Order: sequence, then C-alpha cells, then structure tokens
Amino acid sequence: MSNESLANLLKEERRFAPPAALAASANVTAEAYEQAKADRLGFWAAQARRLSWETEPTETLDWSNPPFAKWFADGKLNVAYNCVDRHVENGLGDRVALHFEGEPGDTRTITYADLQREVSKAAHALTELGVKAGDRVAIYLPMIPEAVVSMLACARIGAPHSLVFGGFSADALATRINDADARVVITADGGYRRGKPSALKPAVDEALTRPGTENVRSVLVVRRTGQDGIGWTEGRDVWWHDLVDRQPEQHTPQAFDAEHPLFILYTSGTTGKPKGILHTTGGYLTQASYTHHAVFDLKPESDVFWCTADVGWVTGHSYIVYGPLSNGATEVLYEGTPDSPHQGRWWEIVQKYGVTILYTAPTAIRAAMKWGDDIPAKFDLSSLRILGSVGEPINPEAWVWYRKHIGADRTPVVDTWWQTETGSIMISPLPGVTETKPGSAQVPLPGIAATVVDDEAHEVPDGHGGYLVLTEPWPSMLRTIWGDDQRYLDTYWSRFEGKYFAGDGAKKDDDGDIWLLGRVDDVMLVSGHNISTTEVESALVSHPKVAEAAVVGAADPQTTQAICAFVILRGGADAGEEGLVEELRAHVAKQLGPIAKPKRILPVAELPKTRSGKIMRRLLRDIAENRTLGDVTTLTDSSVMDLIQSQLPAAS
Ligand code: 6R9
Repeated sequence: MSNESLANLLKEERRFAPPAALAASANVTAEAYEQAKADRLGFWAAQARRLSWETEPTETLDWSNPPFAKWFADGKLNVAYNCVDRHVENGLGDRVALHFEGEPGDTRTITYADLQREVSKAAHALTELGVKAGDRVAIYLPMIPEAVVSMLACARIGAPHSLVFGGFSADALATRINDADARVVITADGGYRRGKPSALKPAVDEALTRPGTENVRSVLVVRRTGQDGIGWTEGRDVWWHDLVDRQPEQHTPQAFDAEHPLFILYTSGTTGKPKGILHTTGGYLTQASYTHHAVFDLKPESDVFWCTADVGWVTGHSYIVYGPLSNGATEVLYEGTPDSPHQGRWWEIVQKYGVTILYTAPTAIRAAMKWGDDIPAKFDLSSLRILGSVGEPINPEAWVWYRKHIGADRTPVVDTWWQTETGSIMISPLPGVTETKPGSAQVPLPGIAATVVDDEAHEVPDGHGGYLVLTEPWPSMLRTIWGDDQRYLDTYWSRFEGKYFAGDGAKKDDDGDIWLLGRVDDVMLVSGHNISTTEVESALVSHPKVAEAAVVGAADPQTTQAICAFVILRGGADAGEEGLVEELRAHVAKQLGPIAKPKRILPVAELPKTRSGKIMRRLLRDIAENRTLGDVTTLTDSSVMDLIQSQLPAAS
C-alpha cells in the first residue's frame, strides 16, 4: 500500500477524555503498559494467575518452534471449573450468571449454582454418549442457555467444540462437521427469529446424509420451539430433556494440559474452504479473562454485561462465554434480533436488566441510526457506563452517534480490534486511561505488540499507512489451522518474516494511534492511488442523509478500478431526491479529495452481510462488475442480493 492513501486520512479532531470517576477506580491503569513493556512474559504470567490452576505453570512461553506457540505448557486447569465452580466455591452461587431473554419474551434467570448443575449434567450426558477427551462436538444451536451450557460441558470433559451458526445451511454445517470429524452434534428443533419459529434440526438431518459425516453417532436435540414435523432417527437422535435431565448434578472436573484443544471455530475467509481456527486452554482463557476485565473494566459485583453477538461468532465465545464467566460476571443473553417485535427491543432490554456495559457491532449501531434517534430516546439507558464496538471499522459518525444517543455523551466508547485467530481483544482503548478518538482502535493492549509495516516489512513512521502486523506471540493466539499446519504458515506467517499478518490495512496517525482501514483484499486501486474502502464509507456516513455505506472497486478501463458505493439512507431521506447522488459525490470529494469521489452511487435498502454483521464486499463487486454472484452460503439473508439487483438502474 503506498503512502498515497494517507492523503485520504479523514481529519478527525474530536477527543473524549475518560470520565474522572471511572479513571479513579479503573481495574487497569496506565501502569499496566509500563509493566508489560518492562517484562512482557512476566506480565502474562501474572495474568495467568487470575485463573485457578490445578498445577500452576512454571513456564510462560515456549517459542522454540515458531510460529507454533506453547503458553503455560506445564500448567493444568479445567476451563469449566474456572468459569463456574470456583465462583460457587467462593460463595457466589446465588449470583446471576445469565439473564436469558428469549425472542418471544420468555425469560430464565440462571445463577452460578444453577449453571454448575446444568453444566455437570450435560457433561455426564456427553460422557454417556461416548464422548471422550479430545473428541470433537459440533454445536448448532440458537442463542439459548443450552448453547452456553453445551460449550462449558464440552470444555469440562476436554472435548473441543465447534460451533456453527444456527442459520448456516446444511452444506456449511456438513463441511464443518466433516473437517473437524465431529462425533456428536448438539442442536435444537428450532429457534425464534422475527417472531416465528425457524427450524434447525432439518439442516442437521440433511447435513448428516453428506459424505464425510458418518462418524456422527449421536444428535442431542434441545426442545426450544416445540414445532411439529421434526424428523427423528431412532438410535441416533436423543432429546436433551430425556438424556440430560436425568443425570447427576455433581460432576468432578478433570484438569487438562494448558495446550489441550478447547475449540475449533471456522472462519470463511474470502476464498477456499473454511479454516478451522484452533484455540487451546490456558493461554486462551488467560487472555479472554484479562481483556474482559481490562477493556470493559468489569466490576462483577455490580455490573450487568451484555455482548449482543451470537455465540457462534468468536465474539460470543470470548465475550459471552469464556471472558465474562471466568470473571464471575452477570450478563444478558438475548435470543433474537434488534427489531423484533419493535425497533426499540435492545434498549428495552438495557432498561429492563440495568445493563451497564454494552458490546456490539458497527452494523447494529448504523441500523439504529437509520431507524432514528427517537427510538432509543424512549428508554432509560442511564445504567450504561461503557460501550464497546467490534467486527468492522466503526465510522467516526457512528461512533459519535453511539456515544451520544446510547451513552448520553457520557460513556467511553471502546473500539476493539481482534480476530477469530487472535482469540481475544488485541487493540483497544482502555476506558479509564485512554483519551478516545472516534473511529480509531488506537493502542495495543498491555502485553500485545502490534504495528503497521510497508511492503518490505519495515515499520512505517507515524502518519503513514500499510499493513497491520503482530510482532510478538500472545497467549490466546491460534495454535494452527485444524489439520493443516502448512496453511497456517502460508496464511499468516509467510507474508512478513517472523510477523503475524492479520490481512487488514491500517495506518498510524501523528500520535502513533492505529486506524483500521478494512481487509487488504478490499483496498481499491484508482489511477495509481490506493484508497481504503473504510475511508470512503466513513466519508459517506458523515453525510446527514446516509446511515450506512459499502464501497467497492469495480474494474474500469480508464482508472484500473472505479469507486462504486452502495448506500442506505437514514430514515426520512428519499432515494429518488433530485441531485442526491451528486450531493453525496461532492461530499466525498470535499472530505477526502477528488481522487476518492465515487464514480457510481447506488441507494439500496439493504446490504449483504455475514451472520456477524460484516459487509460482504465481494458480492457487491460481483454486482458492480456484472458477474454472477459467488458463494452466498455465509450470508444472513440471501434474498438481500435479489433485492439489491432489482433496485439497480438497468445497464448503467
Ligand atoms: C472479532 C472479529 C476479524 C476481522 C478483522 C477486521 C475486522 C474486527 C474490528 C475490525 C476494524 C475493529 N474487525 N474488529 N476492523 N476495527 N474494531 O470480528 O473476528 O469475525 O474473525 O473478523 O474483522 O477486518 O481482521 P472475525
């Protein structure tokens, strides 16, 4: 990426200091950066002591065979014990672990003592099904407490889980079952989506007819919707309430090696078959736990934490299950969508449970902006004290809207950069320390080494752009790609020698703070200039009529690529308004310079997104270049593409 892209840096001068009271009682202060800098491994060894080990590790990092890391290798621990039992033993059995809110409005309150019983029973049930330490279990469930219980039950018996988003197709499920060679699948008859039951079990039945899934001997089925017409294979399928409910409520956890596999989670990437990202036990839990404590300043006795992600996304693994529960948090688990039955549903939940820390994705914030400021204004959101964002670069306008309309212009916003591969948050402000900048993830956390390099792997000076790299191993790093060490080396460690290549473009501003610019595959080349999709999108979103934008480079005979923007307008704006497109083009030119002016701007009603809310620019590129659409299996809603195509002006 050339330095040319720098000319496009959006000028963002707004700054927000941490609230004084928060800073005064913050879990982590500026000192942590100093400590970690002076002794990085000593710092992580100290964080590992946040956990209960059956055998304390004496060794912190074994990097003798890079990039295959071993953290805390001679230590032994049980993850479920750390997330559940130890809190009960510490007298916190009555503390609420999960406030579950189902989409139809049904609720369950699950204390740590309840969770201990449920996880113990589920662990016995899996053992009865023949699951042993090391066997893989696929989990294909809606956002219901059994998803959390299943993950912890697997961890308790050392059986790595592999979650597949409910809503992925039978094909996607079959590929993942096959690759991990899963022995058991945990699913439900269905879940609720937008007020209606939506079946899950039929996809499992179909997946299990595909070659390569023969080793699945049992399917454990939760009854959630009670819907009819659920197929049943005798001898293979078993109801959760028949098997789990009759198990003993006590279960003795066994300690596993720190490097014992904890889970596999598939990321689709842009090409090729999905990559099974492997995470292990001690290092993963150390960093998930520490980052949750540090970035969200969690006070377990008084906070109510809510991460809106699906458990099938890494964000759900680390910040619904392992981080919060290892810290003894009280949290909300919500099954449904933000707009069902009304567009204020999330804010109603914040009010109802007194949520103090909210962690969500830019896509949800931009949707709320589109629906209008008056909706959150109807609810009491005064319990909130910290807001987090993850999943995509957050446009400065969306950041400021989030702080103002959800956080009453009072709460810090922490923009957290990380990946399935990194396991936990890597780059983020600390809410009691960092003066925040809208749109920037800013600084690597204590103990994390990240920077921006140029094509030749040289660190760029402040004020320049390039590629984001991680220069030292970290505890929750992926250990490999399941079954494919070579692909692990090729994908992450071959681009820049000795450095982890994250696949994201980034730049450092004049203060050395990091700004993420989107996936490098998405960077556009226009008349010899590299232009980041993120910056053009942020410029568009800074126009009062635009709620959301997705920008792609489409092949162009004159300029190599031409910028093509798809925009969703804010509530009230009219897509047919005369001169609107010209007004938006001029706005981008003014913000970023004429080179970044989109050639085409197309107002649309929806954008194609993955289940975790990321815009699938690859599909928009197919549209912009009049190609047949590529793989749409990881799309939330495939009808979106038909909708967009039907809205396009003919042969423009
Ligand atoms: C946690 C998660 C990882 C990719 C990552 C980057 C994008 C995530 C971001 C962000 C800018 C942030 N990403 N957080 N970009 N700012 N705060 O999202 O994991 O689903 O594996 O995606 O998401 O492009 O490389 P995953």
